[in-house]
Amino acid sequence: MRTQVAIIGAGPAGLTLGRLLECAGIDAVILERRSAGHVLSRIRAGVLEQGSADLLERIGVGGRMRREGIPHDGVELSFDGDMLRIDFHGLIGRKVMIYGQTEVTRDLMDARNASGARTIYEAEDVSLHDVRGGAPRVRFVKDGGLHEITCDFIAGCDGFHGITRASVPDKAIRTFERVYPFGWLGVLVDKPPVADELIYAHHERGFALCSMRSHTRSRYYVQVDAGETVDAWPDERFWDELRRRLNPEIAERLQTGPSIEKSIAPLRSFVAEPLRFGRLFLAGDAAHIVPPTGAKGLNMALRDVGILAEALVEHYEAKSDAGIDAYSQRVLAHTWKTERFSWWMTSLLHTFPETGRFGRRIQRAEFDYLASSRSAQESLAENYTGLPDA
Ligand code: RFL
Ligand code: PHB
Repeated sequence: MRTQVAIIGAGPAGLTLGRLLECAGIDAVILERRSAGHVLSRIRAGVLEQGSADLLERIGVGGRMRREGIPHDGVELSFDGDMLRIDFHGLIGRKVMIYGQTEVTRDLMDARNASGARTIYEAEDVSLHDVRGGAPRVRFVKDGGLHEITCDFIAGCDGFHGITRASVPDKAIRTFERVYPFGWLGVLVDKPPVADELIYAHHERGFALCSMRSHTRSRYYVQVDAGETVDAWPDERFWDELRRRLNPEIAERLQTGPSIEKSIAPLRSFVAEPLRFGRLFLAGDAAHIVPPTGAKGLNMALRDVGILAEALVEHYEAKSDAGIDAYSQRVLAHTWKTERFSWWMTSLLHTFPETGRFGRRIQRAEFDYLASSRSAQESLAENYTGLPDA
């Protein structure tokens, strides 16, 4: 089999890159380890930056998002029950869009099915060969048979635990990592959201987040210690803990019900440098991870592949490798700013075992400063709604 770009991974990064290339007339094959159903069953992000929503529109997959997504003008922060609204629209004239990653993925999959572009699901044992040479190859096993794709470029869009970053020799890559001593326990429930906007809450018992997927489906999270298991959290325990961390009037309004999904995500900050190795590029979670507090992971993935697609189009159409040569540096410049914001939101809103009473007073001072400073609020708004490209 031959293609121009072999894309490893059919998450948001891989599917969006596939669509961008298809729109530019560049042939690509996507290899995904899991089934399409499995990819769609993962409940993850819920917030799209304006730039992400615009990108999805531009590649012709924005129709359902426009109809079913919910634009939000701001978010609420809560500190020990004291509420502070950050009015993105009033402060800087920007918004975000509430539209689940599952829906983004479904729309991209539908578009790909309709156009007949090739995606090979349940591709096992994917391996990369001759990445530094002129004609890289990708091997994989499907239905027990060994297959090979020859290509011009490989896009590593296979997430944090994928094989593309792992295929790079240790001496060619540097990684930067911070693992947090807690995770997020998330619950999905078919009940209307407790408030019109997202609520990010700090409480001495830990962080909590009230989010949503629609006007009838809500997504809630509470901070739990690393190593906790879902089995230890029957629904009633989850709802009790969530209520305790919210402002009492909001807790009163919370509509609870049986969870339709419940999972724990560990929190981590991670960056790999560089992001290009010969003819292999890393994008999305394969390249970097942020804790979900700033709602950035999916948006970073879309931004990365936007930059990569531009570079590949330039290679094929203008016969220039300037974009390819600049890919790593361009993505990393943005990545580190987004890492900083996600780390800062995480530091403000979670409880850290090591910082004690002093640390909590500093967090309170940070919240009070935000409440009193328009420039601090503008900074949050600018970062949350998405920084412009570096
Ligand atoms: P993905 O989504 O992990 O997709 C990678 C795909 O690669 C496949 N794969 C392989 N395929 C072939 N061969 C192999 N060897 C392979 N190994 C892996 C996998 O099966 C998978 O299908 O990475 P991608 O595309 O880079 O997308 C990144 C986003 O999924 C991620 O950043 C976000 O979900 C992060 N995130 C959030 N981001 C936001 O922008 N806003 C949010 O509100 C937000 N909330 C969240 C989040 C992530 C969370 N979790 C569970 C980590 C909330 C949570 C709880
Ligand atoms: C979500 O709805 O899953 C969500 C929203 C905002 C975040 C993280 C997750 O910061």
